[in-house]
Amino acid sequence: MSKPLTDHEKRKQISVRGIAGLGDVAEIKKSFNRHLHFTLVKDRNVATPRDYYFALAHTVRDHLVGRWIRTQQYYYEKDPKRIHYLSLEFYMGRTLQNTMINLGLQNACDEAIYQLGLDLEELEEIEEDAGLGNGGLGRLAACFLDSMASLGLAAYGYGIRYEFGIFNQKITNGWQVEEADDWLRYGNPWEKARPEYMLPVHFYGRVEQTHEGPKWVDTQVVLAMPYDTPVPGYKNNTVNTMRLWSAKAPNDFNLQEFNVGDYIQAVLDRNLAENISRVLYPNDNFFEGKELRLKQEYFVVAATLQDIIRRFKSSKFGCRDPVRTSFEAFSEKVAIQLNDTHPALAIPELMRILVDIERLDWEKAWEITTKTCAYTNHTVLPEALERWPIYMFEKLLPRHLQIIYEINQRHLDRVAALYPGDSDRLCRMSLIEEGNPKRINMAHLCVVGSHAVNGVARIHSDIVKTTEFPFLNNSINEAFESCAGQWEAFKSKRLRTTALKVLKGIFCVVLHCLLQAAPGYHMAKMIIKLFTSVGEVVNHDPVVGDRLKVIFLENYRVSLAEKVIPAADLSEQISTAGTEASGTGNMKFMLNGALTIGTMDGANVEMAEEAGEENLFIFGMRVEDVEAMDKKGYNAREYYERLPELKQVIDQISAGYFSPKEPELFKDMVNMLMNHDRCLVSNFLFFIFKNPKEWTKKVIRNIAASGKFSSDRTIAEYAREIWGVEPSDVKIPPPNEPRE
Ligand code: D6G
Repeated sequence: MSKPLTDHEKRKQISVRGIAGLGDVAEIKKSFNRHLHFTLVKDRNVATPRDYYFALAHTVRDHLVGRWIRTQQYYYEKDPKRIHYLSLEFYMGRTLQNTMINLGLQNACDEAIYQLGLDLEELEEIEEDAGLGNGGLGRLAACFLDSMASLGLAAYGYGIRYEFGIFNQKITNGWQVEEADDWLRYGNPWEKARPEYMLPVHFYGRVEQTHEGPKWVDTQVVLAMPYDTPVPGYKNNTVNTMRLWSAKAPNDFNLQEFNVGDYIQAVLDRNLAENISRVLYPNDNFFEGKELRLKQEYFVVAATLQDIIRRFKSSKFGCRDPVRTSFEAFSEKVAIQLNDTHPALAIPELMRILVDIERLDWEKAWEITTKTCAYTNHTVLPEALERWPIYMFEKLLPRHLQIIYEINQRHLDRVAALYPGDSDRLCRMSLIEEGNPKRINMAHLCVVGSHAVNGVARIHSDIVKTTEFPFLNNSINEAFESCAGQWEAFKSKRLRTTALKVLKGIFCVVLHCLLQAAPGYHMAKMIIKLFTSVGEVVNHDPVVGDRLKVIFLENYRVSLAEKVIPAADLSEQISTAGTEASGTGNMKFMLNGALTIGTMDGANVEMAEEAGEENLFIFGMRVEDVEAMDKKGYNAREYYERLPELKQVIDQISAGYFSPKEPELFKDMVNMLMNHDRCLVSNFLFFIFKNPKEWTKKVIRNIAASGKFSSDRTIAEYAREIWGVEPSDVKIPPPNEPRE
């Protein structure tokens, strides 16, 4: 019997990446050993697997540096239009493998690490996920950075360097328990702190009317310290920057107000200021109006806009002489894309800078602002829309509140001129919502302050246009533009196909539910508990227990998705039509050979269009059916009485079949399903698929049709239709690596 192949040998056998050059391998080994010695201060006797991961990460990073510096220099020389993607979330996952692939180094590293007696995949597994996102919105931002670099766009990602990303999910007795995600504990080899570019951000204070105009005074200052992470394009020498801000208390924080006796307390209180970048809010599709969150939103916007304007002023168009800075060319040189309303304050902040600091008149400043900003809407669910209470703005951002009032006044004046006497319309279209408390509707602010608005799938763009912001359809917003069909997807080169084999040998994977509940979200947690409880029963059943397993994969995250998605055969995408903006997993499953069972919602619609509806299992109500059902009235009980299978499921859950020790456990959930279900889930279906040949045909058709769902395609469309730039305008020459 021949000796089984090692993982390394298997990878070599199936490798389509070409043979590593011997010189590269020797160079990588040398650099690895050098980093182990000088950077990690370890030898092979005492080094841990984590030390080896870090030595490799630093080795790979070295290959980025020359290209990174060169790219940034090049942007100063050529002065292309710069694209700034503002997002409160960047769900990057791991960096090592992606970097090796994009630099064409993977084979050489694999060989070098093997020759050193180590295993590349084992080292890759040590890397912490950068989990600075909740789900689709954050992953979209990460894919977009990758695609912008791969298409040669002069782009920047701007966000917050949360000390704690999305919590780690543990399942204890079937219940979700959250643990803090201390992802920076061992250090982050990919980032570079830039204390030299620290910038002040102001909060609170009051507005003083002076003869020169309004002045925001008596503010509290927090410093924003940038950490830069390189974003390499795919084999094109481009390395862009993701700049994440971290909050630092100024050295005199709270000291001026106290005498020496309070010095210790003042130093301890620095934590308060630095809490701004402490933790990512784990709310996906839910608005929680906390002051700290509003501070995060302003923090990233204020630091980013100072940075953008500093760079513009040092460009040819901006003129280095501050007196002569001409903002005429600003929107030709600067694009700001708002990833949902979270960075919406960029609009009033840019107005404040242009009007109060740069002394432009209002009309000119407004023209520049609207031409610069564009907005991507991510949801139409009312509970997710950001509506900040006025009283919070009065206290935290008093000058911005005045500016928003002014924007609203001018906006409503235009509406009134177009629709005289239509006061209902004025109420509907106002940026300010009456009520107790009065609130600012951030989506309306974004729409009014942007030259382009888009959704994340065609159906979603249509819904945004026709249902959610119907006022956009009239002439009040001539600039409104919907970019139909905005997509994102992983590209196959970034997926781990090796995992497919491993998992498929063990399970027939049917991914039912990849769920992580926000810590305070009771019903989501109950659903997880129900899921694990069903697993307890099914997995121990004497008849099916050995043939069918119900497994909840805990702590779903980017690195787990990279293994699970290629391993899945069936992907359930069953949102109530009209509620899921796009979905992201749906496209990744399609690309990786899982068939979709889904409703006509989000990206499923275009997936069915591309692959042919007959190659998906489309079922359930369409948007029109949902609307009709809403009008007619939905009664879950009718379905319960009519469908015996449904009745059995509901009865078992409510009688404690899955929770024998606590028969009442799921009573609330059943009550919700039967009486208050907004998602109309009782409208369900059964299906069995028996023909494996047919299945394979469908899989092939799906994979073949999935090309549209690459984020490269999306970004090429954003570039042309929203930002007015051509992809690959900027061609970065090979790096001038310094010779040793
Ligand atoms: C990144 C890469 C580095 C560059 C720095 C500042 O850290 O080479 O000098 O960004 O770039 P700007 O913010 O001045 O564009």
